[in-house]
Amino acid sequence: MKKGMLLMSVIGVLFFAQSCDAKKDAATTTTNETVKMDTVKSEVPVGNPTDVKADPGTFQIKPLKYGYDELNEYIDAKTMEIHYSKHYLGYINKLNVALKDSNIKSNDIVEILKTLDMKNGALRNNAGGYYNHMLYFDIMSPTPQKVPTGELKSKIDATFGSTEELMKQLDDAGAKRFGSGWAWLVVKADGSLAVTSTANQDNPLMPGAEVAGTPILGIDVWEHAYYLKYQNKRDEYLKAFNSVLDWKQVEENYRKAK
Ligand code: MN3
Repeated sequence: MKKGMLLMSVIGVLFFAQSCDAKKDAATTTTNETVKMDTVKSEVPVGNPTDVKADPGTFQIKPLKYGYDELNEYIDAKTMEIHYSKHYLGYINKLNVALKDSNIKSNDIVEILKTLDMKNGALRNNAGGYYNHMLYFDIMSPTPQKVPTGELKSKIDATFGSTEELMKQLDDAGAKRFGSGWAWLVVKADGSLAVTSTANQDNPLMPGAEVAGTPILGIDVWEHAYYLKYQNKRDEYLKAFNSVLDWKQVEENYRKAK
């Protein structure tokens, strides 16, 4: 009984301390920012991405480089939280189970995807889901490099004419994907760039892909990626995604893939 009382008091003090901190933070921001933050934050109490841990297994979750609420202007915090801590995490845990069930020992996700038995539904969905989401969360940033530079920019210009034209083709691929899936920018085996799209959690590394290649940019067009904020307006989400797309990371992916 006494222990219980003590625990309650400790929790009470912690809560009090936390709410003081929150007030202090709000008070130090300018009036405009306070209004904006209050509107958003009071509606969406979100957790901490660092608390998200996969079950023990071959693959683990890749740490998020930003908070759930840091892309708020474009992708709301609740969507980010559910997407990262429920969907992405779910794919990882189910992938680890599927690997065990399929007696696959490899810890190389690219090799697993390239040699996938497409009839193995559990492995196909969850290996794809793991890889695709790892890429997706990694190429977004609250402080993105807004345009490609250097070698990737030259390659994009030579292939598509301009970055604007590439984004138009990517958004088009995403908008036209019927049901759930992904839009991709890939590096093909011959080093050339291509835009493609896949259904569900498939990706261009898998056997039989319409356009085969290594993805360096992937846009999730499942409704769970945007429905809370954009509902049926996938095209508006695609536009918003372009505002948080970090070309610095895409350039790094390109260096590794080419
Ligand atoms: Mn998703």
